[in-house]
Amino acid sequence: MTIRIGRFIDQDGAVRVGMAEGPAIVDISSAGVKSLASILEDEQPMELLSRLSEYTLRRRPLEKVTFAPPIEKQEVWAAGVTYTRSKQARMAESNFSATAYDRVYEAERPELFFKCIPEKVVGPGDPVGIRKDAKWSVPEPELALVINSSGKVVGYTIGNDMSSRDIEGENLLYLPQAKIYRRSCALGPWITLGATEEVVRQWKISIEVHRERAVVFSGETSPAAMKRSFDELASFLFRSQTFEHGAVLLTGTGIVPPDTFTLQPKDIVDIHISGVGTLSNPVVAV
Ligand code: DO4
Ligand code: MG
Repeated sequence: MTIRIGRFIDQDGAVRVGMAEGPAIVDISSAGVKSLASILEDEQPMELLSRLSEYTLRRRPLEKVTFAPPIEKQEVWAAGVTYTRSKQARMAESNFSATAYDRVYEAERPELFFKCIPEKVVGPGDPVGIRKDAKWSVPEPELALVINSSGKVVGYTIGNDMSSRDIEGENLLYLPQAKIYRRSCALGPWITLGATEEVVRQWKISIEVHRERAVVFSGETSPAAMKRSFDELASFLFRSQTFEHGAVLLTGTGIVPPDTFTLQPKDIVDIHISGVGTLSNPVVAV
């Protein structure tokens, strides 16, 4: 059994914690669950959530819900070159740094990079950004691990690691500029709890980019194609490092659009992960 939790903006403007129940979100803040962290840090989060069925709680239909990003104080980090598709595309786009991607794919130590502070994460429905000084911008649909302060993977959400391929391709040392800019990281809508890695590896990750009602790019992969295990990525992130509020770790992209494709303002990016839901964001130039 899995349970999905998230944050939503209530009619009074307050951000509350909710749990998915059929076509509705149940407001679990009114039962004393004031933060996602209180669930993610609990020894038995599934039991804690199951006990809430004893309360009579307010429900809102999902179509009326405005989600906030499912993150509070966690830093967002990202892994790279964890799928062969990502390795091949990056080797092709760069000239003198191509072997770096090949080497890191094979190496024991994964590529991990800082992506976003929580305050800057974009939630469902909010615009993701493409840099005005980039010519080649792509979404990167990624499974995101939700990790508690002890380094345990406790949940999964959807991440979009927006990237400027021409800036990264020009020189690998430009990676932070290609990856970390305004509106470059989206997460949501839900965090799914209670799924094992074995089950998550059977999920599907898919993307559609819509432009003036046409689908201009679509693709599909599965976490089954990811080279590294979830615990391996989480344990490298926590080496010689502490995250007192936990962390969210994007696990790399297995879908890369063709070289002729670049995002444009007003495109809509829909990323679907079968065990989580759909993260949909319009695109703006930043
Ligand atoms: O090596 C650069 C970034 C890789 C990445 O973001 C990915 O593979 O998803
Ligand atoms: Mg990525």
